[in-house]
Amino acid sequence: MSTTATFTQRQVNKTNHGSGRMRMDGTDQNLGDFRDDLTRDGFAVVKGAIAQEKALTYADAMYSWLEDFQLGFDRNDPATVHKDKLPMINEKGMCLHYGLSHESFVWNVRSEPGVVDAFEKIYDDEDLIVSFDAVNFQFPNRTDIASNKPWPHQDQDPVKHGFRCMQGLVNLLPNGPDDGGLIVCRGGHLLSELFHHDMADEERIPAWTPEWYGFTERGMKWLEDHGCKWEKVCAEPGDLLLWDSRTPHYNLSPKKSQPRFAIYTCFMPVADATQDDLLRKKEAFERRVGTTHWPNAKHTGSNVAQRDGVDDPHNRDRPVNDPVLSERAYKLTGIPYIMEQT
Ligand SMILES: O=C(O)CCC(=O)C(=O)O
Ligand SMILES: [Fe+2]
Repeated sequence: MSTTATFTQRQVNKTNHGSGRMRMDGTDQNLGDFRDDLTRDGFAVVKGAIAQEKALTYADAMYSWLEDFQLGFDRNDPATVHKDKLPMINEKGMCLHYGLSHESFVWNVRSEPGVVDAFEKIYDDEDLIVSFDAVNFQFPNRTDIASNKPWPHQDQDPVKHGFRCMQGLVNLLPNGPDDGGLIVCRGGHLLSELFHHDMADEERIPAWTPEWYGFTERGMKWLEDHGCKWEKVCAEPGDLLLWDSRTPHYNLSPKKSQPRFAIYTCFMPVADATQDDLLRKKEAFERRVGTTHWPNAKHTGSNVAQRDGVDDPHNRDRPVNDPVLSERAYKLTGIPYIMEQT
């Protein structure tokens, strides 16, 4: 079957849940599930998107992936949490290289039925694409790397208003109030347009992409003056955290002994991506590199981590366990939606 035929067939076969794509502007109908929280607060927790026991096996795979570099990290010895004994992980907990975005366990998490189903409901669409995103490992009490100072931001270009992308992460370890992780500004998605109108003259915090906006001190004061409160989102292993990319947010490092592990899973309808986006995304998949949170692969990354100013000798350009994608997962790469070029 040609790719054109596949594309056409998938468009026709679309099964909707009937509720329509969420508008996230306060006018969504009440549906009696996590979508009510999302539309009101700009974030939500889908409890048990993955069964807790299974989620812990993913956390175990993450620990093994770190240990298997054989640099000295041992999950049972907190003294081995040191940058010399680990692959490169930044102060925000992000690990971006080494083909990690395409490790088999990462693909398994992003194509878990409970995860995909939540996004199908949000967009009322089964024709979705997923980001090839980073993985987060945050350990408590790190003094070997820079401290994780607050970095309140939105992951959306402030000149592009409205709901454009639902971000997500699967939480894989117990995550209480002191265990680090996502902190959000409740209801901030609804104020975004007004914020950028009022703050249009504010100098921008430098960003590497227009799809990122950092809140300055004055911006934070504006949010406070408009009644926004910051709230740490707590979760159990297997819970899916969702937030509108306009919702102000950042992450905190754990304060006690419990590490925080998460895998980012952001989805959008393939209809929102251009054919060029899909071709770029296909190339990212083939090169096993990441795409940031944006599923349309606006930016693609590399697998070349730097260690002490030079290429990390432990770099690799393919995952240790290359993914074997189910038909559902393969659709999420966007590749089957690429039309034949004549
Ligand atoms: O780790 C988190 O909870 C949030 C990460 C985040 O906001 C980002 O990478 O843009
Ligand atoms: Fe973010």
